[in-house]
Amino acid sequence: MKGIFSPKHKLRNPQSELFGGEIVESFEIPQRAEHVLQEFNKRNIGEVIEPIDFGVEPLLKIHDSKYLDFLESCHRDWELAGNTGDASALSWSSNKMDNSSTPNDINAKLGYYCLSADTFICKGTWEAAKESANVALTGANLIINEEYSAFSMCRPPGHHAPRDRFGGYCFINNAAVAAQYMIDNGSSKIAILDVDFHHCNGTQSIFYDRSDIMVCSLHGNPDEAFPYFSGFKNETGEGPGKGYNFNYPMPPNTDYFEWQKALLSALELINKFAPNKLIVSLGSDTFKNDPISFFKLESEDFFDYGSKISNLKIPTLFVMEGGYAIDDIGINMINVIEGFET
Ligand code: SP5
Ligand code: ZN
Repeated sequence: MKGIFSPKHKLRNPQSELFGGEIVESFEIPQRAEHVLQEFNKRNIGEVIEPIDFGVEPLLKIHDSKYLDFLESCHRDWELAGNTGDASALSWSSNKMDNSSTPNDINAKLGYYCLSADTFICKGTWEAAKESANVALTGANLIINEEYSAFSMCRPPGHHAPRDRFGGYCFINNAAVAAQYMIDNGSSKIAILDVDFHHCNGTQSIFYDRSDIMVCSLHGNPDEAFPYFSGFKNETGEGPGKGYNFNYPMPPNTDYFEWQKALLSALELINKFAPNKLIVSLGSDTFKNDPISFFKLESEDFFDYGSKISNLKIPTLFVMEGGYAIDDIGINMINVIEGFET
């Protein structure tokens, strides 16, 4: 399997994040992607290529143009306003914002476009986020051109970003952009399977009313895990999308025995849907030692579920999402990839 990787991910290097009422070192750090690349190479999974630049057009199919303008100008405007640290939201509207006009002040914009205060915007965030989407798109392009599988080593991650919000370390929804690109290039049905510990609130909301892109997500119960406000079982899609969105929320300490039952159920739904291609939003934060999550998967479980996914026999693009147990992130991610290949 080919890997897609760009050194530009390093431009996303936030100084800190807000966690437990304290400013701590960010969990979503550059070493994550470096460890994953290292393990991919160490185990000789395949050639690693750099992404092609797809420009802004495929991003605009998923995201609001004013939101993308904001991401591009945010850190510059933040500095021009006299700030020295990373850009962070501090003020939110007290109204439903759907009908209000887009604000101009940088602090207002930050509150308007931010969905969680864990995510600060540093100088290289836009460049890195754009490149991360190119990594996903390049992978999608390989699959369109008859590669059976590929691993887009995206960083920053994307699945928490809806059409016009950033948060949960995400800015551009890489998996959503890749799925839409596949649809625009000859596929009629795509399934997205999200195995990151957190619910893919962004991906779900983007495709919630569509029947051509099915979304299945396994995650920590949103009653007690980020992103809290979505990911419940009764969210099954709306309008033409009714019956094309499936959530598998699970409680603290869920181990592989329970987790794999949810996986097998999701795989059965995907099999029935019979998509042309599958996108796996791959997060390794289900690992027992993940510092911000509460599932109990062991490293060998990642290998096993990779092989279960391969039983679908559908061309598959893996898109990297979260995972913060830094010493094991390479092992766990590449276990899924190797499990898929064997
Ligand atoms: C892509 C991805 O995995 N994003 C996750 C972002 C989560 N950030 C908020 C974490 C808040 C966790 N609170 C944990 C309390 C532990 N005692
Ligand atoms: Zn996650």
